[in-house]
Amino acid sequence: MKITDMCVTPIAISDPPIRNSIGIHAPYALRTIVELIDDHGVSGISEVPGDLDTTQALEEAREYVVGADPYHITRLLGVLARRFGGRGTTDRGVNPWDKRTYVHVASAVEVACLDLIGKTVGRPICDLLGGAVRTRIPFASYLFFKPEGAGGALGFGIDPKAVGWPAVRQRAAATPDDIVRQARAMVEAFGFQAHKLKGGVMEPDVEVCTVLALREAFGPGIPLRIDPNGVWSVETAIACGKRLTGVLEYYEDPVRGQEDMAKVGKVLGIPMATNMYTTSFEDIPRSIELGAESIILSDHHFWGGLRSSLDLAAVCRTFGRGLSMHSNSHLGISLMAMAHLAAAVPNLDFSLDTHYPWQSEEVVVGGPIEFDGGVVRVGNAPGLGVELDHEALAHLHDNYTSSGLTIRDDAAEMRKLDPKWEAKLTRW
Ligand code: GKR
Ligand code: MG
Repeated sequence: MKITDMCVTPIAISDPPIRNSIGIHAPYALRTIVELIDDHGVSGISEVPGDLDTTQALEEAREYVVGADPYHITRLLGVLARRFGGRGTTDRGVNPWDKRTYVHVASAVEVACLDLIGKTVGRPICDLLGGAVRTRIPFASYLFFKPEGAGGALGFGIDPKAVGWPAVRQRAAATPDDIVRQARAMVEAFGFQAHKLKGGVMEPDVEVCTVLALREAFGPGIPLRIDPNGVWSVETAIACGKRLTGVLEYYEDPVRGQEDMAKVGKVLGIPMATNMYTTSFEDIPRSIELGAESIILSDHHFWGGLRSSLDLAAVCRTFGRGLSMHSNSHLGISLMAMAHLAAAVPNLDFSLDTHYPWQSEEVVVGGPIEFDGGVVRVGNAPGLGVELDHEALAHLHDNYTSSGLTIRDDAAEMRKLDPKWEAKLTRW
């Protein structure tokens, strides 16, 4: 079995203007879709965050991938590590999202190989990862402060005909009540049984009051999380954390760096979680030494694929870390890769993050994937269980070309709204 072709397609998907600590989402979020085709005409697909450097590296990776046997993933990733390991962005950086080149290349190639193998042997990817220990994968709502706007071609404009969640998605959210309304609309549409608030946007007091309003609205049986993406000082994080003790399921990245996370966690004694500071195997020794967090949000896109995410799960079991899952704006290929991984990981202790409800387009045949009671089902369909819709891919690639965007820069987008706005490492 040999890979005979590799198609790398950058796409731009409509994304509403949702806020975070470093700015605001552009009207389009960038993703890159990889399709591998083998000598029997079977294809395997994957999706990673779109970034010029990653996309170019993937183009260059074609030379090593075409001709390779998709079963020989370890060897192939070794070749790619030697070629791309030191290239482009190698550092996690300070942004809420991860742009490291090699890990994304590895993830894109590995997931597409696994999809190809699954489709060849007629088994779902979770079976290639050891088999499903669960088939119902719970996700959490992801709540965002935002100005009015639907994103995409509408930008800050809205579609007056929208109803239900698509109508709420485009409305402004600036107060605790607005966020409760957003959460209710998501529950109505998707059935989520846990909520995550993206913090680091409004005054900390407003964000604490928002979490308390969510508690009031949904009751103590519904887990809540807040994620200020590191822009609170240790003092602010402790003061806010005291008000949220007993309310939060976990406290995600309130401060910056493993040291400060450890400090806050020790004072509060509540579970601290990260997708910003313990983000690679090299970070594990220091994390253990400091007790930097008690939960790691895995993400196969930046942990280098599904198999190394299983390695991370083993590390978490060994060192008593809980495991949750992180997300960025994404489509159904990533959603299903996350779901298959979650199906196969024995120690996945929390409902997973997902931006999926914020997206209005799809690149897989049959359109958006369904959530039932906040759950995505992993079935027996081969590979990821989804097929690429080539027409949709072409349309979303046109969006990419006409959007003029090649990298994610939320601070630059924010300055289009407010030219004096500055991104700060610690804001409050
Ligand atoms: O999409 O604005 C966003 C999020 O803030 C994202 O960039 C983060 O990577 O969801 C993420 C997180 O949990 O930190
Ligand atoms: Mg986070």
